[in-house]
Amino acid sequence: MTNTQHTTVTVLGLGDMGRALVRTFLAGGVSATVWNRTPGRATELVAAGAIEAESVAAAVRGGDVLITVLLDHASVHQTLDPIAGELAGKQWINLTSTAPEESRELARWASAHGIEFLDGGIMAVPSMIGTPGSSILYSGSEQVFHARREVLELLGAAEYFGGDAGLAALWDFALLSAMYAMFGGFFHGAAMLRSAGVGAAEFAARATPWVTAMAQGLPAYGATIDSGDYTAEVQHLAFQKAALDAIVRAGQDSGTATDLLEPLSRLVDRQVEAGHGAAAFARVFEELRGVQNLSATPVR
Ligand code: FVH
Repeated sequence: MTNTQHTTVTVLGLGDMGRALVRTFLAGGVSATVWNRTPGRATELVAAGAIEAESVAAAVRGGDVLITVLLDHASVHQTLDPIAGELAGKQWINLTSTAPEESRELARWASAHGIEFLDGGIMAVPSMIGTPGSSILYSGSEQVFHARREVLELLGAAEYFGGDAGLAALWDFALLSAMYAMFGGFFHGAAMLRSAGVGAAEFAARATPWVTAMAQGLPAYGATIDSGDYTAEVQHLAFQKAALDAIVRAGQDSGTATDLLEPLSRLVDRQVEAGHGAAAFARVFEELRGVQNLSATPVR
């Protein structure tokens, strides 16, 4: 018998992601006890071998490892607070998306109740779970990560970021920031083109290779930011200001809302006004980190 076949997990939350996790556990030989606030979402899972519990407390008693995959931070507390006294000694892995400070709060709450806590950020959509494209970032209890790694690897590549329970969520949300900005830019461009009768699908066919090619520049931007040397030979901030001003005007002329692009334009403006017009575009990073106390957070 493998380690995974010895493990029994409790999964609280059977939304799209929770059900995908349970299906993958069952396929990998892991026993699963499941619970969902609204009944009726476990039918397919029970048919595949899961045990449905009638209460959170009963579900928690049914597994060695507790996994929460609920809507948000508040729903985690609403679900676990009433049975906190029964969780002492448990290993708990939270796969609910929570902001870094919320993950740290969960870690403190867990510690106060004698629970070992590992937080996870799922970098996949439900259909990707258990496939090579799926990856989950973890931080918090190293002991839980190593003890449960084989089971967690069933879901996707498992990577541990350290003992700070907020770090996985910080990475998760940083990656999501890049993703949302990309999708937002696509929606903006599609709206501009619609003014000329061009469909979004036609735009997507050109935007995909363009964005893919531009993304190849990210390592160079990263190196520039980390070096702190913003000397630019081409495409300096004054050039980018002219480009962004023109794009904003093009949006206005085409009747497109410019709410997405104007904030970026303002960041560039402030850097130029501060005398950095000849510096590299990546210097926008300095405008964004303005409110941080970075003397305390050097690049590792
Ligand atoms: N789906 C995705 O693509 C993303 C990928 C990245 C990670 N996220 C996060 O995973 C969490 C769960 O996502 P989900 O896709 O399963 O979400 P839903 O299908 O909306 O299911 C939500 C479940 O949460 C239960 N729930 C909501 N509020 C409460 C509450 N107050 N008390 C107890 N349970 C609650 C809900 O139950 P019900 O509505 O069926 O009764 C569902 O089981 C999430 O953090 C994503 O950000 C997924």
